[in-house]
Amino acid sequence: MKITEIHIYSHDLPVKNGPYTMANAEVWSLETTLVKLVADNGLAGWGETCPVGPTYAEAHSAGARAALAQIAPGLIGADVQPLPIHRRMDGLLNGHHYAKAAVDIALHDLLGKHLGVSVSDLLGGAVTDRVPSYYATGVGAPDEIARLAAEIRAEGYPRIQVKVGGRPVVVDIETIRKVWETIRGSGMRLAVDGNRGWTTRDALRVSRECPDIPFIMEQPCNTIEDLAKIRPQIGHAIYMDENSTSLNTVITAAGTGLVDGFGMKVTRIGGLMQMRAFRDICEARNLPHTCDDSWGGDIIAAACTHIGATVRPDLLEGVWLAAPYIEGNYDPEDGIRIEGGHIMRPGGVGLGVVPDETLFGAPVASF
Ligand code: 0XW
Ligand code: MG
Repeated sequence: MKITEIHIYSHDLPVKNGPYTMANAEVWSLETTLVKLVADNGLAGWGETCPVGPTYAEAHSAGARAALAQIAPGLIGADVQPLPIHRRMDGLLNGHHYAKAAVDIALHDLLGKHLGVSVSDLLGGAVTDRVPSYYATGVGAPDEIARLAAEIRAEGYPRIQVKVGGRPVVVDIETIRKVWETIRGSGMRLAVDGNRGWTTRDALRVSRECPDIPFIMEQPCNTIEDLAKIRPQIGHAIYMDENSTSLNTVITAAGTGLVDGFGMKVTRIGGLMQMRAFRDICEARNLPHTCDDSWGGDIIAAACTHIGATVRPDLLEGVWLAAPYIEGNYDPEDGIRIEGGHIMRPGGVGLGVVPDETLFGAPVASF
């Protein structure tokens, strides 16, 4: 099976009840990029990548499309096999994992359809059909976030991630404390995500002032050096998110014991092929992690759910989807939904979602 056509689409995803606020970003609408690969047997596979604004990561929505346009002509005629195609993509463009990931996801969708298996089968096999999710708040007033935490707990989410940073650290500490008072005893797990926004001074203060609250601290500061600096002085578990930009950084972080786990994004690390290796590295070191992406619709949601379904359950911190912040689905029948804080693994072959492509309009580029 060979690639005969590649189509690239751009599509706006307005934030429901926006903006969505993080330490370094406030976003009202996200521009997602979709990739459709068509094979010589007539089958099609879909991929997606959607940076959550221009300041969250070194990723940019127009940059994704430019990178894909650079790569696409060199993929026409290639066999639909993720490993050789990743090598081919690396020969056509250095870096830009988040763009290449859209091709990777489409390849897995296409290959699954061709072989008559699901993407989770291709990734080693699902261990559950009901995948736990977690809810991520924005940065908000302490009482408002505590109220939201109660709502989310009642919905059945096993975990909440509270966003902090970009404001006086005392307000962050008050937020963490109020959320904990609300969820304590419920079994719901708590993550506090600084999205690179704290100084090491702030992170140390939060940990010292909240020794009784068992949260994990996700990407509190900007750099790997910052994490290394606070690591020996801090009582809370530290997870790496934005700094884990490749398998290379993951191997070092896991191998040196720099962190206790990861918030991981499928597109940041390069796609499902890299995500599978990441999952196995984490399992070898007993490191918990999420399977997320920064934003996106049904295609990215299905990709995250399939890999999440293959993770050893005690190591899966949850699959985060942008679904609560997005109106509607690409797939009107089998769109991915979160119910009771969990996601049903899509049935059928490939990703198990079929987008209504009329939603995306004409491709912005075709090869
Ligand atoms: C909560 N997320 C998975 C969604 C936003 O893109 C940020 C991200 C994170 O954990 O940093
Ligand atoms: Mg994070």
